[in-house]
Amino acid sequence: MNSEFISPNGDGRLDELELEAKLSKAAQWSFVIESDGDAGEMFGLLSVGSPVFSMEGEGSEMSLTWDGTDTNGLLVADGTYTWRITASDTVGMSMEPVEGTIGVDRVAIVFSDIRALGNPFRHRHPAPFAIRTSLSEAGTVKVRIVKRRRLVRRLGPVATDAAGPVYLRWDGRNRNGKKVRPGRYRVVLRGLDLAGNLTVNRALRIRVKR
Ligand SMILES: [Ca+2]
Ligand SMILES: [Ca+2]
Repeated sequence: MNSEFISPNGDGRLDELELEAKLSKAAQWSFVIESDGDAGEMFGLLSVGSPVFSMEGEGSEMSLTWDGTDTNGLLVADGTYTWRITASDTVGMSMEPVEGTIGVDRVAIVFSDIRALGNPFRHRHPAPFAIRTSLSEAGTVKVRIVKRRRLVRRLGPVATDAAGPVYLRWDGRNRNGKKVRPGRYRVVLRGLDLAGNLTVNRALRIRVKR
């Protein structure tokens, strides 16, 4: 299984669920994706999943992909889905089903409250620049410090498993370990959520004075 989350939006990052499975013997199998049961609740029924996608085949090895579309070829809504493999062998004996969940998520991280604290070049109480931002969801953040479009320094990645603040520290030095010259430096934040949705933010600049 390539991921617990997919983002079927054609950006080349986790657009599909990929699943490899091996059965103990040759069988007729079916692979089903079910929604989390909202459709059942609408009709006042028990909350049972409704199938949105299925495929069938036979053999002992399967290599499955799901691109986030339903049986009509339409992209499903963001949410949590259950996948399940059921199989029965050549004499019709059912085998133990295998299942798991897959999250469909096309919403990228939103950065808020972006700022830089600290200053490694001040004479009293020098401290690294602390680039701070708050994430709307779990993910990984990398920073590039850029001057006139040229890369000065890479920072991170830092990962969080929930929404909330992250900090990346910059000591005011370039890739070669030299203190940077005075001037304005752009901070390019790149955030990837667990489903591979990318956010790029170039709003913050740091003014270096020495
Ligand atoms: Ca994607
Ligand atoms: Ca997301």
